[in-house]
Amino acid sequence: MKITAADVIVTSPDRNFVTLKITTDEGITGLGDGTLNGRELAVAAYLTEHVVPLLLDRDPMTIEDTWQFLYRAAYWRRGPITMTAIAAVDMALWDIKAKAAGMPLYQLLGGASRSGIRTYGHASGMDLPSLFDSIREHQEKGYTAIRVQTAIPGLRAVYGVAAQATEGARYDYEPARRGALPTEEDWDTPSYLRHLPGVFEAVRNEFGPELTLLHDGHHRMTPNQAAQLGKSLEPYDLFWLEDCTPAENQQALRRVRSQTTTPLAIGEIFNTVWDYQTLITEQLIDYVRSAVTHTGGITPMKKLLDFAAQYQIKSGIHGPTDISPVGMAAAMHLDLAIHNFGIQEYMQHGALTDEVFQQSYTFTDGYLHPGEKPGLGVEIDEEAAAKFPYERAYLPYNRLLDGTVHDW
Ligand code: EZ4
Ligand code: CO
Repeated sequence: MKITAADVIVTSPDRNFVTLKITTDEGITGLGDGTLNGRELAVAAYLTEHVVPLLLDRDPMTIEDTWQFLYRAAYWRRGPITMTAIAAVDMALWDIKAKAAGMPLYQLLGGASRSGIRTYGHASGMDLPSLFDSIREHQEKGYTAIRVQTAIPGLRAVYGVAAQATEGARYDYEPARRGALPTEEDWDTPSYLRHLPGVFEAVRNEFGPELTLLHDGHHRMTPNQAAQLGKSLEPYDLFWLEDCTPAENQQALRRVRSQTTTPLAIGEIFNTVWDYQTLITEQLIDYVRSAVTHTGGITPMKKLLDFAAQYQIKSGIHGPTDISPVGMAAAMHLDLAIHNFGIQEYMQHGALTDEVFQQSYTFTDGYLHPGEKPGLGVEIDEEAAAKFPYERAYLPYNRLLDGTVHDW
C-alpha cells in the first residue's frame, strides 16, 4: 500500500479544528487530529509545508518507522507544534491499519481491558446554587465524576467558570474566544486558597460522599501554595487535583507530594515522555493528563502509559472540546485497551461539530465506548467542513490584581 495524498482540512464548526486526511492507493483513508487551541494554523502549515511532501509514496503500514522518521529527521525535537503535527500523522496511519485489518483500533492495541470508559465532566458556578445546578445537570447526563470550578469573590473572571463569560457561549464549553484579541482574566491565589475548601465542603454536604469530585488548579500555584491547597482539600476526598503548579518544573511536585495525600494529575500541556521523567520515576503524580493529539499520537502515548504503569500511575487523558472527535476517538481506543486506565475527560462537542465529524462512539450512563467500526470510527464530511471557514480565536490570559501577567 502507498500513500497517494495527504490533505489538511481546517474547519470551524463551534470552534477550530485541524484534521489530516491520508489517502492510499487502495482507497483506504485515515484521519488524524492536529488541533492546537489558539495556534491551529501553525500546525496546519507545519503539516502542509513540511510533512505532507514526506508522506507521499510512503507505506502507510510502517507506523513506528514513520513516527521515528518524523521525530528524528526534523532534527528540532519536541514542542507542541511539532508533536501535534506528528500526532495527526500517527492517528491517521493507525486508522488506516485498523481499517485494513477490518477491526476497531482497540483490537490492534491488545483488545478491550474493560467494558466502558468512565468519564468526568465539567461543572462550574458563580455561587453555590448555580454550581449545584451545574453538578445536577451533569448527573442527569449520566456523569458520576465531576470537575468542580468556582468563581472567587472579588475576582471578575476565573478559568473554568461558565457564567463569567463576558461574551460568547458557555465558558466551560470553550475557553477560546473568537475575536481580535485574548480576553483578560484576573487572579489572586490567597483569595482562592481561602475560598475553595469551603466550596468543596458545601458540595460534599449537598451531594454526599460517593460523587467523584475533581478540581483543576490550571498551573497557578507555587509548590508551597499547592501543598497548602492539597492539605486543605484532603477532607473532601478528591479524585485528583490537576495542574497545581506550572508544568515546566518537575521538581516542584516533590514539595507538594511530600505534604499531601490528595491525588495529583498533571500533563495536559506536556508533549513528550521526557516531560514526565522525574514525575513518573519518583512517583510524584497519580495521573498522566496528556492529550493523544498533543503528545505525538497513539504510538508514544501507549509507551508513556505503559511506562507510567510500572509506577502504579494511571491515565487521565485530556479530552476538552479543543480535542476533535478524531482525537477523542484515538483516546478512547487507548483507554479501552490499556491496563492502567484511570478516567477520561469528556466535555461533549456541539451540534455543528457533530455535523462535520460522524462518530461511532457512544456515551451511556457516564461511560464512553469507541464503537465497533473498523479504524478510529470517525469520518469527516468535507462538504460540511467547508461551510465553516477558520476563525481566529485566542485562549484568555491572566493578570494578578496588581497587573502582573500570571500563569493561565
Ligand atoms: O484549558 O483545553 O482540563 N482541562 C483544561 C482545558 C484547557 C484547554 C486549553 O486548550 O484545563 O480546559
Ligand atoms: Co486542565
